[in-house]
Amino acid sequence: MKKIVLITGATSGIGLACAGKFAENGDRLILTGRNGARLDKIRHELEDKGTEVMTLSFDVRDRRAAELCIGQLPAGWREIDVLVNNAGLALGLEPEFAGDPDEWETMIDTNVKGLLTMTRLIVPGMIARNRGHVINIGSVAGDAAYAGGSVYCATKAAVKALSDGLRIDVADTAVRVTNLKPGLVETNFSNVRFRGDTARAAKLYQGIEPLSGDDIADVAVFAANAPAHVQIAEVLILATHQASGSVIVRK
Ligand code: NDP
Ligand code: 8X3
Repeated sequence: MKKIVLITGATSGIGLACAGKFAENGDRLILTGRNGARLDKIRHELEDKGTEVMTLSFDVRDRRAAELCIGQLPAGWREIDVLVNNAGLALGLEPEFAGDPDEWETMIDTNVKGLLTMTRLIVPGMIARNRGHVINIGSVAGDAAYAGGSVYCATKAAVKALSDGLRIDVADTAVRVTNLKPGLVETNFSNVRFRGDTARAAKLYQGIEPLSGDDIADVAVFAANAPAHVQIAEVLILATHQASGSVIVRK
């Protein structure tokens, strides 16, 4: 059966790859992000291949905007089957005692509060229908802190706690909750983290074959299509030659 899949941060990286893979799976997509022009371009490309796409342009940190957009979904698009809470970012790699509090706020507001906003808006409908799946994009960074990553790691540890907590809260329903924890994925992530220093970002992916957005999207589609009695609760997906958030062997 065709599912309605809502993806946050669908304009780049893992979110964009999820859009492509869920489209290949035959699903209908609600793509959300901050860049309306980019969303429109992606919508046209997917529509040309026969996918039904709706786009919503808002910042997940703006709770009112999120409420308005979700509240105004037209009939036929309201019964969201899969929520992919993907929008997120890391900023900086400074020690905790030297980090930029404004950047901490951006990470916490996006990765934690933005994810909560979307969950709060969409999961009640899933519970009422006794059907649905929340796929949170956590990270290996949520398993253990690494040097300079403490605030980002804390936000991803929070994603684990929020995923585990939600799974408990919906355990008496057929709603499923998955926490996907990628390792090193080559996307725009490091360009954002290093504030546009593309040379520094590129170095991170040298000497090792990193994961791609598609590698993560494949797991998301697999989890969303598992038999109804199977809940893929958590998956850690690392690059080969990566053992943890801080152990990466480059050759
Ligand atoms: P990208 O930078 O390529 O994509 C991030 C996406 O999130 C973009 O579409 C971006 O939109 C969107 N986004 C950021 N902030 C907001 C916001 N406030 N409101 C709405 N959308 C927003 O990085 P990735 O694809 O790698 O990151 C996706 C998720 O995967 C993140 O949660 C990240 O933490 C997680 N992750 C990434 C890993 C990696 O190694 N790349 C590993 C583990 C987890 P815009 O272009 O407008 O900024
Ligand atoms: C992104 C992966 O290891 O750069 O969550 O933090 S890592």
